[in-house]
Amino acid sequence: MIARTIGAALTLALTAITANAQAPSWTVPAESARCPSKWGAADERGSMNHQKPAAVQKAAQLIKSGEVIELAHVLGPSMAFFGTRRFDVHTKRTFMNQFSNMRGSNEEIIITELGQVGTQFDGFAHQTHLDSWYNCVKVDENSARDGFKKYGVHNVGALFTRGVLIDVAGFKGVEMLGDNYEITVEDLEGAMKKQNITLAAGDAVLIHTGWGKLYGKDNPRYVKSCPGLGVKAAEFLISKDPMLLGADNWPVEVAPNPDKQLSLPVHQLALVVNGVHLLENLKLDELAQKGVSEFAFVMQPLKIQGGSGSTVSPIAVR
Ligand code: UVW
Repeated sequence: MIARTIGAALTLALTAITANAQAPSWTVPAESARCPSKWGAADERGSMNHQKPAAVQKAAQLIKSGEVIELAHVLGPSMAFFGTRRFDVHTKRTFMNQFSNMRGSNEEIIITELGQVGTQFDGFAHQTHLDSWYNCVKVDENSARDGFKKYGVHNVGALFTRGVLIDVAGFKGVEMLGDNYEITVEDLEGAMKKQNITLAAGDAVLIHTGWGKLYGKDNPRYVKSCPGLGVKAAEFLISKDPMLLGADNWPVEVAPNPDKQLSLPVHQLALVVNGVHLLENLKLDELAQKGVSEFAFVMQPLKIQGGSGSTVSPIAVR
């Protein structure tokens, strides 16, 4: 009898351990919990609702010397790609216009995933949970051959807001965080304390991991994994109500996620659940080197009608 009771208790304990081992550390909230979004059921702009004249005026006050720092990598042969993406340039070389002044004309044709290569901005059409986008719009209702009907990147418009660099690599005293280092809330708080900065609603929040040093130099390593935000750290930043979250790595978040059951959960947390944009493959070395924590962040995504995102060239002005 005693043996049978112990046996049953052991079975129960083992079942509980197995169940816990199998539970993912994060799940996408149910539609009833995440929709309508805090911006309203019909909203398509999400965090871009912060882009108001007041955001521009506040950012403009951060411009003191007029120095411009470019935050984009060059689109060219040294690019690092996620998966099978590509960027093929074919020059259409000198066509001679047969007039007295013999004007030669050049152009190029580029074969690429224009919304998702290089330094890139993710719109809400980029990711779903099952068949459901931000604000629970359904894939079948929103898909068309000529671009997504809602959340097209052409509607995002210009970003001109306060930019903040959180230098986590600097805080940790390293040039570059480890290959799949998960940035924690404590890292973010520690770095911000060290830099004497706080976050405000509508900020473009950029995370320096140092990983960008590999871009164009060791692309296989750059895309194999990367240090970046964990779910808790992303939730912390999203609770501050940013306009976007960006980083000098390819997915902003840590990859692969330490929880082997999850695939890029911060993509869903930001784009699908909270309507917060992401900005990837940033070039942040100059900002970090110069110790710039606050600046005017300026960027205009391409007007790709119905596009999921845009390759971009953001700048920091101070
Ligand atoms: C995916 O497309 C999943 O990744 P990224 O947004 O990093 O390009």
